[in-house]
Amino acid sequence: MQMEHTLSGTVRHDWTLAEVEHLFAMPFVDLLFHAQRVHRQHHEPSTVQMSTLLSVKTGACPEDCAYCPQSVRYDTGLEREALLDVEQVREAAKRAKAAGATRFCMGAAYRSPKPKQLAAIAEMIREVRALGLETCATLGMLTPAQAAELKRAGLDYYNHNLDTSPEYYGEIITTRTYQDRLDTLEAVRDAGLKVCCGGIVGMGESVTDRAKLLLTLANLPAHPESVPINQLVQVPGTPLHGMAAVDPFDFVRTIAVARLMMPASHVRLSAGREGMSDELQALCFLAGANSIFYGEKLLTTGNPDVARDQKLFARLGLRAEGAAEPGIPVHSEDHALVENA
Ligand code: SAM
Ligand code: DTB
Ligand code: SF4
Repeated sequence: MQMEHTLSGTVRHDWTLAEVEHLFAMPFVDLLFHAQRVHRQHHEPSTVQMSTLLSVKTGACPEDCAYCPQSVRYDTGLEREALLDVEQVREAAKRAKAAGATRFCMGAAYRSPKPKQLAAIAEMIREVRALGLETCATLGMLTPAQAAELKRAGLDYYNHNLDTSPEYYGEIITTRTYQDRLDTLEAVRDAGLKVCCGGIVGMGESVTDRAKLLLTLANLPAHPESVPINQLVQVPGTPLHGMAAVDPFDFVRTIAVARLMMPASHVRLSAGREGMSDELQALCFLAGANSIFYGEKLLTTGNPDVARDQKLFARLGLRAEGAAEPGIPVHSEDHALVENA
């Protein structure tokens, strides 16, 4: 096999499974060395993009995703919440901006949004954009017309994860197909939106499943601009609660392989950071992760708080993307907003 090709850092869409499995099987330090080298061909090292999440509609989702605390089918004790109003979203976005985030991602526990819901979310997108933040939404399946409506509202990114390999998908979700996911991704891309698409590690999948997920992502007509790699957050009441924990080095390997396969994309160290040590997170950055979720909450579960991330950035000499100085710029004029968050 011509390994130079897999390690060259060229943007390719013709990956083979054998190549990807070979990357996963490399000695850990060799894999990290090449991932870091390729990372530096395409990105400013030590610079991290920061997105803040807000659940704008929580719980009671009709889908059966086995990892998700928001499915109506599992008793996770989560309190359902109706769609937030625009003013609540605007205040949360202002706080996120004051704390140093540059992108604001609105998530809703929908299978797919209804016309009235989409119109209300389009209004939220306009408000958040007016604050000078990049916008992202994750609302479930979309038709081409819905994707176009979001684009017109000023949406920058749409998140829609493939989660795992086509083969393992049926073990995790039965209420929609892999092809449904791919169709939404195509609609999003065709509408001119940027794509955020990744998956979850730690759901009992094999290394081959991880390789096949990354293969599917990297062989899309265009690489997603943003590739979130989530570690399963185990929530009591969900079918995946109690799953064996993933070996942290295997999680880092997944990030490194994503970096090598989609060299120009942002690879996000996503859910699961709260339980990770600073040292493990540092390995993820070394492997090519250059984006995080920032703020003490993901959608319904915890994330490191702002103070912990400020310290982590200082310890590692990391710089928030777009910031003039190393660190995370907290905007002092809005500091009260951060303190009250
Ligand atoms: N309902 C929409 C959908 O499924 O596309 C949007 C929200 S959904 C919560 C967004 C993504 O969050 C899922 O695709 C999944 O990858 C991730 N996610 C949900 N629960 C998770 C968990 N417990 N651990 C890690 N990632 C999770
Ligand atoms: C993504 O890949 N991970 C985020 C975001 N995209 C929408 C969501 C993580 C959710 C973790 C479980 C929760 O907080 O409910
Ligand atoms: Fe619903 Fe999304 Fe959770 Fe699946 S991941 S149950 S679609 S909110």
